[in-house]
Amino acid sequence: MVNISINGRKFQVKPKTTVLEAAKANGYYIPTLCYHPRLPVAGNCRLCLVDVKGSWKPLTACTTEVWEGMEIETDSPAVIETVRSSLSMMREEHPNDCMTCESNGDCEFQDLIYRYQIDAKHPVRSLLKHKFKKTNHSITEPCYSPFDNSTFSVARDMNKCVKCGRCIRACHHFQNINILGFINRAGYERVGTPMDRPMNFTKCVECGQCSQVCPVGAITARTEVVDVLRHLDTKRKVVVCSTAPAIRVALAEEFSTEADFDFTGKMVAGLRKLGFDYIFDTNFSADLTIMEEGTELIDRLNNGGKFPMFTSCCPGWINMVEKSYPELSDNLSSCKSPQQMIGAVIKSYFAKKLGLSTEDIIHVSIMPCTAKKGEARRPEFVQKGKDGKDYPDIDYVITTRELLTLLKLKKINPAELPDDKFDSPLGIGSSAGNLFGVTGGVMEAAIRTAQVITGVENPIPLGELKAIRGLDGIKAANVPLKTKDGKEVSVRAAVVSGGANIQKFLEKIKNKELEFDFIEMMMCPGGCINGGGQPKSADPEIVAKKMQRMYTMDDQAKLRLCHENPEIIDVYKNFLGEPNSHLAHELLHTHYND
Ligand code: HC0
Ligand code: SF4
Repeated sequence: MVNISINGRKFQVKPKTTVLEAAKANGYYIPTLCYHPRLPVAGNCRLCLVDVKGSWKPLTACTTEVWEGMEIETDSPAVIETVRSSLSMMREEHPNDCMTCESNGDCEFQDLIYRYQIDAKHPVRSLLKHKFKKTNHSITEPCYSPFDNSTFSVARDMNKCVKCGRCIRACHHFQNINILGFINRAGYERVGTPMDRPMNFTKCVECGQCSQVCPVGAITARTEVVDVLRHLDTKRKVVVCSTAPAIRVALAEEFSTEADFDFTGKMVAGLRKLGFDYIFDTNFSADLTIMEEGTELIDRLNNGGKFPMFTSCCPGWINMVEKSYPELSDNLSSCKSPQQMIGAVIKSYFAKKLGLSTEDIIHVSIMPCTAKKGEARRPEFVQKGKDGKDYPDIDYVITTRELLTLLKLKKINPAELPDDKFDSPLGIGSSAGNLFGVTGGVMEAAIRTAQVITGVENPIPLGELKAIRGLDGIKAANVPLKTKDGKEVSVRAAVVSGGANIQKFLEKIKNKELEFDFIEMMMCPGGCINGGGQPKSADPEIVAKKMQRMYTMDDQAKLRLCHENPEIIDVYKNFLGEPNSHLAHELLHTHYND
């Protein structure tokens, strides 16, 4: 152990600990902006300065490791003055539109400005923000950047950027897509895209990982909160919502419940209080996806089809195929994602039950993912209304962060409400469907059902698919399945999450170093629990905690198999016929662009 002192108090810390880690672990505050616990350290914001006895200059706490006898001061007048001066300069460049900013109340820069009481000397008027003005180097007249809402998923207002570079590191470190980087020099420096093009014209997959780590409101999900609020407030239409698997675990963490507490009932209660007329579970359509995708896999095995077959439920992955690997588009499962399946079923099956037409229903999908917003806007995901016009299966997609904004606006704390239940039908989901929210979950759900349906002699016991559980980026397992002539075959299954891992993996597939039959792909590392629309968190263990909560929910569940879901049995019996039927194909399958 290493002996140090911080502001006069003595501590022992492990060697190689940084000053920042040592200070945080012992309850000291050191300001940071570019530091993020899940990203490589950059040390470029210069806010985490500390005085160290014997050093001729203040040192950055995030990059400096402790040494024996180190005497650290976090609050010397020189340190405070330097931090205040850096913040003042940043504030001079920052638009003054906090009140309508997406990150209002969830902004690390706002917190710092308050904490250090930095008044605006020359507040930058937000009205100027849409103008592209390259004028001079003056700090009070900065260079304005255009607003980029070229995708349906992610919005960029680089006028709010504090140049911490977290988004650049997220896009590189998690995804290896490298859309973002510092461009220009000498006073014009800002974060931009290749050739400074709008995001839609780059290889951006709209995963939103950049928005998840942005400390301010410079990169956000493209918000639909106000539209949803208007429908909830005016109730001119039947307003329904469906909730992705990963939302309930995110809310459980957000409201700090015990590790084994299932927040589903509280989440539904909160949504009911928000004013939704019907609340449905995307876990239902995750179960439906397994019925359709499992049948498709077995059909490809029996009748010959393109292999490897890739899952198609992650829209970030679909964007990546369409933009960077178009030659793989026939390898994708033809299944729509669970989001789009429940969208299609709500606006047909459910609408019919209520005697309504598609345009009478507003369907809000609540997702941990920004790319789901873009998926919902694909022109093929529509149905005809009474007037012969096309209406979208999903009207709005809001992220978990946007849901928290709605709850805050309406002053609802779901943790304080008695549990409520999803509406029925379309409100029952198996815990296998819930596992879709973690990397490996789609595969695990598929294996459970496919093994039972094909009747293999020794199915892998429930809960024993350890090889495809956990946070490793690339995982694999051999799965016994039976073909229709009774032959037992071993299906080589792989599970990959995170864009950087996906690219590495595909390179090996292309070079024939690896061969697989069925592959689950998720763009965000760890799966949807770590989606780009999830709440921002300073907890380095947040993804692992959410994953464990998902597994615990599965352990505690009574309904653990997709095909045993009574509502799934019912929807096939009374509406769809059988998996991959003509109607199922019409409503639940699609094709992707090559
Ligand atoms: Fe996911 Fe989904 S599991 S993509 O990760 O498949 O976003 O949570 O809702 O659609 O079900 C996200 C999460 C979903 C979909 C499901 C899938
Ligand atoms: Fe990179 Fe994803 Fe952000 Fe696009 S949305 S810039 S791919 S991190």
